This record gives sequence, structure tokens and C-alpha cells, in this order.
Amino acid sequence: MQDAGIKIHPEVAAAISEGAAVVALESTIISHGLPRPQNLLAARAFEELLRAQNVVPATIAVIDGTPTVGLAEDELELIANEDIPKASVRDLPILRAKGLSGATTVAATAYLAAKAGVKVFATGGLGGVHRGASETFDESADLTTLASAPVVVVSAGVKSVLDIGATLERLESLSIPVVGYRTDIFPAFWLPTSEFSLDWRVDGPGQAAEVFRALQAQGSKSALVVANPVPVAEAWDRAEHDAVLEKAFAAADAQGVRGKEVTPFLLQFIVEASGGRSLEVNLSLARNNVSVAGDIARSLAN
Ligand code: PSU
Ligand code: MN
Repeated sequence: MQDAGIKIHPEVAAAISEGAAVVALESTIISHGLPRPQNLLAARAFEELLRAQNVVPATIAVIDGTPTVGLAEDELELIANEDIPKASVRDLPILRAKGLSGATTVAATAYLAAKAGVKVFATGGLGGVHRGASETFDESADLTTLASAPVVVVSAGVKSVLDIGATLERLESLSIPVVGYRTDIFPAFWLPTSEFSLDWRVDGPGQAAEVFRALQAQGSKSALVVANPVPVAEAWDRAEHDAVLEKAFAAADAQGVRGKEVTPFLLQFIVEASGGRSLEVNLSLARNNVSVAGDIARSLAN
């Protein structure tokens, strides 16, 4: 199915038109956020988790220039195994004009999901305001895009490599509602808590769905951010986390990493410097987000 130049997988299109449960998944986490070969295994596992919940998965990417909602197996393999660019919303027309493939960030995935009519989206962590942003101006387009992409986005907060406080302030300025999922504290990706408490929480998928319906009824185009902490038993040890992050910042600084390379560089460095521990936690928080997103999608479908 073609809609505004977006190719929608027939199974996804059918589910959308029936009002059945669909969850969008991003592809930058596969191409740039997770190392090979775990990335392809994870991409498949996220889709299988949703299928086991009776939810249709819609992994989103750009294939040969065309934004594609719901990938075939060979397209999923392309995202995981080829070196393709990381694509935010502003890159979509460029990839289209050049006929190139790209992996969509949270911003581009939310933008395309909303256009396709997919209401729920699961990711690992949102992009946000980077530390030192008052000098570098490095703030992810994830934030500004979510202000006009009407989807429920389930994430484990934002990566602790970011300035979490500044990110929460920007979410407020942009009028993007944030609710904790069974928590009063904003999670910090690999860690279940940060030093920031939240104003609001929901205690299950039904309550999240209710807030999203109210947001839409109000005529808002904003996303609803559902902040879902990694289970405590699966979280990273805080002291080890802090030590590895210090090293990662020093390395990024020493190597002069800038722009869109910053997030992938830090994530990859952290996986190596933690001997794979950060990867395990990243996978478990992402799985957890996928299953909560599946529950919310089912709630919205009913
Ligand atoms: N969260 C993860 N892994 C990732 C990212 C987020 O667990 O790879 C990616 C997302 O695609 C997010 C992007 O949109 O990092 C943010 O990049 P930037 O800071 O350059 O906007
Ligand atoms: Mn950036």
C-alpha cells in the first residue's frame, strides 16, 4: 500500500485499517545502536515478541529511497548487515531523491508511524539534549519531532550519556506529556532510576491508552512519552555504569566526535568498555519496552 509515498507492508496495512494492534519499531537501534550479529537477532526477537502478544510488528526504515513501514526479512537483514546511513526526518527527502536506504531514528520512525496511522512505537531510549549542549547546541531532533508526531512512544527514558534534566525541561517546553510506567521516577536507560522524579505515572496499559485518547481528544499532535524502567534485576550496576561513562566521554572528547556520530560512538564505546554488559542491559530494556508497547497497542485496539 502507498500512502503519501510511504510503502506499508500488506499485513500492517490490513491491521491498521481493521483497528487491530500494531507497534512500530525503529531501525537505527538495529543499524547503529547494537553491534552485529546481535542486532539482527534482536530485530527478529522484537518482532516475535509482538507476534506472541497478537500484535503486528512494523519495523520502519527507508529502503531504496522509499520509507517502508513493516519490513520483509531481506529488508531487515539489509538494515542489520549493510552500512547504511542513520536517517532523521530531514534526511528522508535526500534518501528519496538519491534512491538510498537508511535506518530511521526515533524522530523519523515516529514521524513515519504517525503518517501511516500506527499509534504505538517502542524503542530503547529517546535522543535528547547532550551534555555540554549549551556550547555545542547538540539536541536530538527526536525531541522537536515528537511534539508533532501523535504516537505513544515507549522508552526507558533517555540514555544517561545525555543531560537528563535539560532533556526533561525541553520535553516540558515542547508540551510533550511524559508519564512513568509503574514508576514516579524518570528512568536512565541502563539504570531504572535517575535523580529526576516525574509529575505523573500510569499503572498499566489501560491507563496509558486513556491518556493518549485524552491527548488526541484535546486536538494535540504531540506524542505521549511512556517512560518504562528496565527491571531492577536486569539493570546495570550503577558504579560500573558511572565509571564506563566517564571513559566514554573522555574518548569522544579526545577523538573530537561530533554531530550524528556522537550517539553511535558513545553506545559502541560503552559496549566495548563494559565487556558487553551494557549490551545485555540494552537488549533487556528494549524487550521490556516492546512488550509494554504491545500491551498498550492492544488496549488502544479494544
Ligand atoms: N536508543 C538506543 N539506541 C540507539 C538510539 C537510541 O537504545 O541507537 C538512537 C535512536 O535512533 C535515536 C538516536 O533516535 O539514537 C538519537 O540520535 P541523535 O542523538 O543523533 O539524535
Ligand atoms: Mn545530535
